[in-house]
This record gives sequence, structure tokens and C-alpha cells, in this order.
Amino acid sequence: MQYDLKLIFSHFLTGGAFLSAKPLGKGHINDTFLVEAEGGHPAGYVLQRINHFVFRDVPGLTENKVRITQHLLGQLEKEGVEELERRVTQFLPTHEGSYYHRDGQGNYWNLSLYIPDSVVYETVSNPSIAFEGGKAIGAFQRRLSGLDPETLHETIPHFHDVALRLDKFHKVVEADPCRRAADTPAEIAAILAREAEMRAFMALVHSGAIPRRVTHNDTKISNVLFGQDGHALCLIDLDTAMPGTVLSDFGDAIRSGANPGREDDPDLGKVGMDLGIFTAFAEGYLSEALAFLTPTELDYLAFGAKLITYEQFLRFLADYLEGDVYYQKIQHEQHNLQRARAQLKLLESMERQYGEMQRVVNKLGKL
Ligand code: GN1
Ligand code: MG
Repeated sequence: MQYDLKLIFSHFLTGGAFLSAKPLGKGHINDTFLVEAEGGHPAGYVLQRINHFVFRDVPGLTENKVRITQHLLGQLEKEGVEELERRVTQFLPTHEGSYYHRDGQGNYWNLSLYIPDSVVYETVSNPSIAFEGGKAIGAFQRRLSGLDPETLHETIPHFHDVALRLDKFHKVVEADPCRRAADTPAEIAAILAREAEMRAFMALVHSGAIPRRVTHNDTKISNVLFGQDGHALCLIDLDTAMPGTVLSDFGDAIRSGANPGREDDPDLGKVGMDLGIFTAFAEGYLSEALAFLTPTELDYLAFGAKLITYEQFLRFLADYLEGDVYYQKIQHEQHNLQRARAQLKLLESMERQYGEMQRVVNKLGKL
């Protein structure tokens, strides 16, 4: 799809004249561009089309982002943190004072300042990067603990509700609209074999035993921005920042960062969880989060990694069976199945190491 990025950019209050735009990042859902503008912010701007088929309430999503980043800014100022412009995303309003623009085709756009000299990691092999990533996620949650989660919009209702996702999965398998279920008996069986365990955990969440907090909900490690010196700067991609559990934030960073293989790696021999990276990440995370976690959250922290990997396996498999209706950015017909298989392999690796993972968290929790 071609967009008139120059025209869209001109609706925002930037003080710069559009020069060029190029695609940025590897997001599965939105379309993101780095815009350079003459006389504007020297590092450029991040212009993002929010997929409004996935995010049904873009005004609500944008309001969340603005409230969350302003709250973070206030906390960072109180803590006396330096280089504030590198430590939190800054969104810009349009000339009409709204933080989103709706174009002539009905697409919604956000604009923020690009943070220069920053790097992202798709996967982590260096424990100090893992520690920093964990610390950044813990600090994000800590700094937002004063914001009432119930005042935020649910940008995707029931996003991490695995029980609801399982209900839907059963319907998709039953209907089998693309006649693909016959190709995936082992994967479907792997979902069913763990269903009771995952539903039991969701019952805890629904009972309130695991508290709802303001969480990021998409903490893949590539959503942590690092400086060139290896220190984490901030979390980006705030579309799903809303009420959630800390376990999915902890778990998703492990799912993405502690696996030396890719999320969709066709070479399953490369896929698995590195316990050393898990440990360093947990150390960093708990250096911030231990002070506010409840004993129940701590007990289930390692489970969070299995949970979110199972959820991702379920989501990719369900979408493959349904005909790639959600994850539409695929490179070939079996891409979502390939993603699902890599997630299953990762989950099995976590299951084998689960005793160790729990020991690591227990030990850190007692410090
Ligand atoms: C999607 O769009 P992106 O890449 O930031 C998805 C996440 C998944 C992730 C898997 C709104 O994130 O939940 O964990 O893909 N985002 C949404 O890579 O569904
Ligand atoms: Mg995202």
C-alpha cells in the first residue's frame, strides 16, 4: 500500500519540512517509517500507521500512549535522570491538537521523535545486555505503578487471555476453514496437552490472585531501545501498554531474547532457551521489580515465560489454520506454521529447564 507520507507528516506540528521516509523496524502489525525533515528534529521522526483492524479504538490507544509517556517523563524527572529525551518516547500533536491524524483513506497515524544513536537486539547472547533489558522492563512497570490501570483503555480487549484464545482455537479447528488442520496434528495435540495447565493459570488471573497492573504487553527484546554503550534507554512500541500482568512482560522478553534462534527459525536445531540469559534477565528485572511484586507474582514468574511462549504458539497456529487473517505479513504460505513450530520447540526447551528456572527466581527472590 502506498501512502502520501509527506502529506500525512504535514498535519503534525513539527516545524520541519518533509525530506524523505524509509521503512523502520520489523513489526508484524503496524507500518512504521523514519522521516527526515529539514529544519525539524535533527534525528528525524517515527511516523506510524496504526492497524485499525487490530486496534479498534485508535483514539483510546493514542490517549494511553500520551498518558503513559507523560507519566514516565514525570517519574524520570523526579528521579533526576539525565538525557530525558532519550529515556522516553515523545509524541507530537497535529495542528488541531490531536495526537493522531486520520488520513483520507481512513488510516490512523501517530508521530514521535526518533531517538538517535540507539540499537535494538532481536536476540541476546551477552548477559549484561540481558540484565539491562530486564532492568528496563522492571523500571517501566515500577515507574507506572502510580498510574491506575483501570483508567487506561484496553487497546485489544482480553489480549493475553489464553483461556479465550483457547475457546477460539477449538472453534477454528472444528471449522477448519482452509482445510489445513490435517497438516498439523502434532501441533494441535501439543496445544491440547497443555490446555488444562494454562487454563488453571488463567483462573488465577481472573480470580484476582495475580494483580492487574499497567504493563507493556509486548516486551519482545527488540522493543527495548539500547544506547551504543549497552545501557537500556527505554521501551518502545506502546500500543498494547494497558492493564495486564507482569508475568507476560517478563515472559515475552525471555521468549524473544533468550532464544538464540529466530521467532520463525526454520532450523529448529537453533531454537531453545539459554538458561544463562534467563538468569541475567531475571537478575536485572528483579533488581527493579522485587520491591513491588507480590509473593504470588514471584512464584509464577518463571511460569510467565512458558505461558507467553504457549500463547504465541497458539496464536500463530490458530492464525495458520484460519488462513493468516491476523498475522498477514507473511513471506510464504506456511510462514505462520513455521513460526508456530519454532515457538513449540522453544516451549519444550523451557519445560525441560523449568525446575532450574524456578530455582533461579527463588534464589533471587530471597536476596
Ligand atoms: C506482534 O507488531 P509486533 O511485531 O510489535 C503482536 C505481539 C506478538 C508479536 C510476535 C498487537 O507484535 O503480540 O507477540 O507480534 N502484536 C499484536 O512477534 O498482536
Ligand atoms: Mg508491538
